Amino acid sequence: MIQVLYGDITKVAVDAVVNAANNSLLGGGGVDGAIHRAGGQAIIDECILIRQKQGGCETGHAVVTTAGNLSARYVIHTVGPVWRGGWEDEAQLLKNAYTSCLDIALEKGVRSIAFPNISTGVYHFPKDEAAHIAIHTVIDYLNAKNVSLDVWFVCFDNENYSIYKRLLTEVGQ
Ligand code: AR6
Repeated sequence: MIQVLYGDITKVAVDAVVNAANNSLLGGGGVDGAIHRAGGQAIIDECILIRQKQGGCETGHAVVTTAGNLSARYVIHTVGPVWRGGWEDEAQLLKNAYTSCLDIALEKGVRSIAFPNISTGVYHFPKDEAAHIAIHTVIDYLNAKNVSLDVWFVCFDNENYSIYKRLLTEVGQ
């Protein structure tokens, strides 16, 4: 099941919440700031341990931590690409970010996952193209693995929300 929701991802009742982080894993603004604020110290403590082990997180990759005070069991931190005009493999890197999160979700046996609109905030990825990549990556992944996972695309602005509504209707979801 794939659904779109308008609102704050920290309030969504799912097994795993995805964070649009940066390579440092040390937090930031936007959805990253909101997740760390709502989830509390336990999340940043685990991010620091991951940094010590592997030096942060590469673009398109993902790592998993506790969800701290959130109702979710896990936060999956991924790093989307900074938009640089489309000439630096941004589309593939964004696809990789979604796939890396789904890989972790399956490994952890989660039944439901909420994605923010990765890279469409301060990283300036064009919203329409980002939504297209997000939706098709998830649909193709779930079909290929033949797994049932509830996926929520959580939008925090009207533009993304209407883009997701339209694209999901177009693909019959
Ligand atoms: N719930 C759901 N979506 C949200 C929330 C929220 N509480 N807050 C913001 N968004 P951004 P990026 C939406 O900038 O572009 C951070 O500083 C927002 O409207 O959070 O991947 C990191 O540390 C937008 O649609 O992430 C990185 O340095 C979407 O989340 C950098 O920003 C993503 O916007 C990552 O940039």
